[in-house]
Amino acid sequence: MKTPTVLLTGFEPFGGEALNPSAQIAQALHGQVLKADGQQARVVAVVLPCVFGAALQALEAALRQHQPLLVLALGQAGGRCELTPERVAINVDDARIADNAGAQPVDQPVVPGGPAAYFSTLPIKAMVAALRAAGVPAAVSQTAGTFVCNHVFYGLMHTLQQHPGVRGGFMHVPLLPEQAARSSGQPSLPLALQTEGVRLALLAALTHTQDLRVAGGTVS
Ligand code: PCA
Repeated sequence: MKTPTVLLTGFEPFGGEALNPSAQIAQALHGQVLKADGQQARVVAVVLPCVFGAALQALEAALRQHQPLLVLALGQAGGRCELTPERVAINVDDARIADNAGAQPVDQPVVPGGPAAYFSTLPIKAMVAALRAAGVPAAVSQTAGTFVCNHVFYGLMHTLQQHPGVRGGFMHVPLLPEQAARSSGQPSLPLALQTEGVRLALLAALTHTQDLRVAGGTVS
């Protein structure tokens, strides 16, 4: 039997950066076979353009080509100090900066007429618990923002409505130390630790079809 596929996406650099940890992590895990609880799955990495619309077209092409059983999209979140599985994608594009094609939509729906939001169908609490147990800083995030990452997350969850049984979600990752070293006061984590965190998150997602019932919220 053919080994099932996990689709792992990252983004090209944006906002004047030369690197994007999400692409580097995805490429580092490309081809790896994840094994847990008698299951196995092969990681296929795809790097998406940081462009509204085009990013979703590239994602949909990858979904058609690879027919994954699980999808995790990654993106860089400057200012965060932990790996953060996202809880919810909202139907809003509201760009504070231009995307890599120069577009800056304001208060546009990702999918006209689509629902206000979709929840991740990955076990975000189990993913956080697995990372923390291995010494990788992690927390649930309650917002993926309103830029290209949220756009891809929403578009992914909208498309997966047509693929019952395929689970998907999004995780933001911190800057790399070499990015943080170009300014002052920005948190970062090394690539090797981030890559191991994403590998553990994928294993947790494969093995937990039900999420843990533990608190992962915030007060405000
Ligand atoms: N982060 C951006 C878009 C691409 C990326 O890596 C975001 O959080 O929307």
